[in-house]
Amino acid sequence: MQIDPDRSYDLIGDVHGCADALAHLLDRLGYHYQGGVWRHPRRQVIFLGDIIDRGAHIRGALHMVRDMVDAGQAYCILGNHEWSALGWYMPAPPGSGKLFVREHSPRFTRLLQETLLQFEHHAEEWKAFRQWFYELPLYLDGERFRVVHACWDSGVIARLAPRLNRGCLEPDLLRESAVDDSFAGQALNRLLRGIDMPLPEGITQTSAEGFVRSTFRSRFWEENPRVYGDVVFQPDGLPEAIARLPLSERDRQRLFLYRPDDPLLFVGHYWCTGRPSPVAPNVACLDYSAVRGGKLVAYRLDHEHQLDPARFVWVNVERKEI
Ligand SMILES: [Mn+2]
Repeated sequence: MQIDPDRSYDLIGDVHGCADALAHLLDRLGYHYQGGVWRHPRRQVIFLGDIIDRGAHIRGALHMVRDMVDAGQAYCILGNHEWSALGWYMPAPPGSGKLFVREHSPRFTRLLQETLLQFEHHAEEWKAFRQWFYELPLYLDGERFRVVHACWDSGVIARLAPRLNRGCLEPDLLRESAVDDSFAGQALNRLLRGIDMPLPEGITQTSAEGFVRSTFRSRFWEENPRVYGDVVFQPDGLPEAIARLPLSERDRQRLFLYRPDDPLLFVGHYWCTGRPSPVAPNVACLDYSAVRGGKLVAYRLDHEHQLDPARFVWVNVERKEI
């Protein structure tokens, strides 16, 4: 989906139900609440997906974002959590070994439970929001800048685009993505979750939420990575002994997808911590763990060709929203 490259935009990372923080951030960015919608006389917001799950005000956050989109004040792309919510209700194809695209396992139940709880007495409203998720593009191309939830992979996007409805997910593609190694499964995983590198044989890590992982989230813009530690991109890093292990030539090739002369790229997804700043001169992650007591972060984009650390704007998230 193409957007006007001549306009100025405020890009906002994963909201995850932190509606109060979102109002606070919009206010700080010079937006005003008028006629029931947050508006700016000249600028538009681009939300990077993951509006739902985890936080205390998921319904409120969804209403704010959808109202802005409907009023022409914002765009919103699909995050892995919105994919997951759609997959929860979508029967998996026969032979996939699953009942639903997103299995109702304890792990995935836990991820969606706040959303389901907050919509418990609002079934029709939740259904309408799920329908709206099918209208959210998987990526936006603004020529001088690009937007995707986790990873911009031009090869995958070129092959995926003909299967999308004006950049958006269709039920058939969602159903196909139940099978992890199908084209749909691989392509959606790449865009919405990025590159998960396998840990060396037999090694596992336990995440902050207690999930055992045999892969780690990795950078895809490192020009010359040598060891695992050069490509890890997750808050808990890697154990020292693994971080020092060399990458194979094949891994190095696989991981260098985004080049320094590619357009500016904005992603969410990665639970960054610390002071918001670019991760590369042309790549910014705007997810700073809002719902874990971190920050809700925006980047004020005008017509610059290199990211400017002074253009990150953020608010701290209050405990009561988590
Ligand atoms: Mn997220």
